[in-house]
Amino acid sequence: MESKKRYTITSALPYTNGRLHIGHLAGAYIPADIYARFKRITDNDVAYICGSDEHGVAISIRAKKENKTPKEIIDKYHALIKKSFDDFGISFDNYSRTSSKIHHETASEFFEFLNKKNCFEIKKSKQLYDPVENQFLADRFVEGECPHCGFEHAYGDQCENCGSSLSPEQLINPISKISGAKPEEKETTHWYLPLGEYENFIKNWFLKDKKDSAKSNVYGQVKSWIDQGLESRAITRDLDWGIPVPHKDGDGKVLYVWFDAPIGYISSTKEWAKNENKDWELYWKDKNTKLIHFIGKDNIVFHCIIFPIILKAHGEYILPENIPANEFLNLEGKKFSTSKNWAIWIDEFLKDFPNMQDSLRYTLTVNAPETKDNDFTWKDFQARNNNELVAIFGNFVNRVLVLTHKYYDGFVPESGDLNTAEKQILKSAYEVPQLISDALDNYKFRQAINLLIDLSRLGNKYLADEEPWKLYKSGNVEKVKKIMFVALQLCGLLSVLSEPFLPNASKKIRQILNIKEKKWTELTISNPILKEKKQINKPALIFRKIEDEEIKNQISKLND
Ligand code: B3M
Ligand code: ZN
Repeated sequence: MESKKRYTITSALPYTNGRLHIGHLAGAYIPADIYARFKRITDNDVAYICGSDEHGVAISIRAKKENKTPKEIIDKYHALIKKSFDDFGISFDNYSRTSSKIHHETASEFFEFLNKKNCFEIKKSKQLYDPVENQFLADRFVEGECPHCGFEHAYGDQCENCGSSLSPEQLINPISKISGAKPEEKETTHWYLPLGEYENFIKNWFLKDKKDSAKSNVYGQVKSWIDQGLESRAITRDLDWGIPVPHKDGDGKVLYVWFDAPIGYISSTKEWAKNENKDWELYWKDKNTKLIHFIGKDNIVFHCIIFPIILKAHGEYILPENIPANEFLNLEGKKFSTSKNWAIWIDEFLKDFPNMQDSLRYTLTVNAPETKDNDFTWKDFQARNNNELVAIFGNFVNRVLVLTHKYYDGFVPESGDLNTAEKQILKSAYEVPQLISDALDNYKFRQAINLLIDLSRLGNKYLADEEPWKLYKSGNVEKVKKIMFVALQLCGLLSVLSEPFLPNASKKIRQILNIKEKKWTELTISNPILKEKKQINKPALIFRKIEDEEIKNQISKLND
């Protein structure tokens, strides 16, 4: 394993316009959490950063719907989202909010810095305006017929029927979603980021230099954006909710949410560093730091093209090392939908399955939408839990613990010299940390978690082949000590190697085995993880079976 490095790891900032569901977890949070825990446990300096994205039209629309102010909406959903993350055990080092003072200052300074550097174009254009409400209509506030497929409720930025991306002027018979009035065109001035000027930079930095390291799904999307040509993008909006444009001509205008939100990673890091007495700049400006953004596939263009261009334009910042975006998770064959209530909400999951975070983490990882969309089904959740976590992983650990108590009163036996076969089992087991590390370093989470389960499979097979219970009965006690010693080392390894994936199980097993959290860098075959004569505690349940009834209830709840 390599020597200590510094990592800034981010998960997409969720919009505070709704609760969190398991589709969110699968995309940008569980993989990032596994990665952050893995980097910590392999002895690196990690800042795992996130926060709530509290600007943008999505918030204003939700506020209108609930008859509340945007501030009331963000306060409500920020609290709910933060609690879900806490309860689920996502190990952020800091979870901030973009409505915070430190973020408003950071984003404003960023804008002013780039503006002084002449990085922006200032352009006049005609935009849709609601004559009744006397306000400009941002993308999502306009609805009309899609010019491509004829769908009547296409939004100003996208048609949800045919998926084409649109601009509000393209809509046929547009109406304002606020007043229902027919919008007029009115001239307005905005600041634009001239993405075209950075085409060569993006081609070199991403298409050329990231060719081998970028995930294929990410690379393909970025390439197709670049092939279409990069056009200037407005980074300000005529809206009353957001960060006011810090400029004398900025009256009534705010920064575009996709300009300020990624800067939220930086302000959240600043907030954390201040509390921890650290230097935030090391995490964003030191070229030895690796910056990794975990996101869902709908955020690829912003993280692979626009934000890197903003950072590059600024000049003092490092660029992301990787952007391992996931595809989407579906639920029982259909898209997650907040409005149609087709979702499994985290808070409800935890109410119905208390202390079963690891079972969900397992299913969402082994089945992660790593390179293509994937489906979550309740039946699969039950099967993964019962047939893999309980029957393979839990079963192995439990058998070893029970036998250790039965034969040795809970003490690790003295093995004496091991034979070649026994040494070989240990050797294979001690290769697993490196194998898992390699998989995780390549963002292959499914492969990594399978390596972990395979280690418990190896343990089960070892016990089944050796049958220590028969040897014990027939009086071959010296041999049994060797087998149990080897099996206990496998348990010890499992307890430490499962930490990034199944943190609760890892902790429980370590408590039973009486071992402290260990860095993977300390795991060597010459220094057994469980020493001879060490006392271990009584076994306790690590995973529980899920009954058919529970799954039936969930399925009917979904269809309610
Ligand atoms: N809030 C979009 C989303 O939740 C957005 C991500 C921001 S990451 C800087 O999909
Ligand atoms: Zn369409």
